[in-house]
Amino acid sequence: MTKAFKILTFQASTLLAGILMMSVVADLARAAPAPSTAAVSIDNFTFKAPVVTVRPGTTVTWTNGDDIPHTVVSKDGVFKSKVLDTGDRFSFTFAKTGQFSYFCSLHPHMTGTIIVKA
Ligand SMILES: [Cu+2]
Repeated sequence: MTKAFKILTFQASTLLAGILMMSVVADLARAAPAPSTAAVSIDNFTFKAPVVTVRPGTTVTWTNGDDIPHTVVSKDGVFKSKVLDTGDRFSFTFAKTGQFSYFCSLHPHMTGTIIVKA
């Protein structure tokens, strides 16, 4: 094997490895879209924002920022949190489209809606 041929072979294999790596990276990017998330804070007896619109598959996380316990309860029984103390979180992933109204079972005047549309 000549020196020039060895160099050429090395360059070709490096190039091939590079192409393979790029296609693997492209596959990974296609296979794993970033998971969608949305956040609702509970502050001063209010869900903020009271109406949130998301795409199907989005995980919504509520965080209680009040010094008082709250809950997050779906009016249609789709989801129900335990009692959330200060700083506690509750998450629910909305797989299906629709309009999901919810309230705090401890303070029923606290209401919110998650709208899921494609
Ligand atoms: Cu409450």
